[in-house]
Amino acid sequence: MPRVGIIMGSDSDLKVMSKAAVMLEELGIDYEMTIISAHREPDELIEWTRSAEGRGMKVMIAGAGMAAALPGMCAALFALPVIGVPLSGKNLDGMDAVFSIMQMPPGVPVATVAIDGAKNAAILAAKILAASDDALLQKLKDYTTGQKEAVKAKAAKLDE
Ligand code: RP5
Repeated sequence: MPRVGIIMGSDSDLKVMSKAAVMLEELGIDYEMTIISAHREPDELIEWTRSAEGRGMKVMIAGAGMAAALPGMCAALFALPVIGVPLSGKNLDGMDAVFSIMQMPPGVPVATVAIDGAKNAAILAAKILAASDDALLQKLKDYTTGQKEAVKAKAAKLDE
């Protein structure tokens, strides 16, 4: 059963959002990925999001650009955490999506990551799951250690 859902508003979002999928795969987390536009396919969005909990989903990663209604609508319809990824690539370099996704009304939170921050969205989703999954928690700790070692190795090269 997919524990994480990755949803995006357009196939033009796929290049960035696939980075979330790659990260989840690295951590061994099952996911479901789909493209549904909040503005162009509102009925499909409601159906997919309302049925997500029944399919085993615990966290949703929702990416959209421009007037990015998708993450907020997911948060309105899904009882568990939603992580929003504002996407760039259009006229306002993603600032339009940042404001759309971040400025949620009280009572309907979306955890917003950086512009095009799909990889971090996956790590954050993993951290949420790791609160009740010790094996995943250990994987995340190993990932953090690996990052630290990679930085140290680069610093060491400066001394060579
Ligand atoms: C948003 O509008 C999508 O998330 C996408 O980032 C943007 C443009 O969509 P396309 O015109 O490329 O399909 O809903």
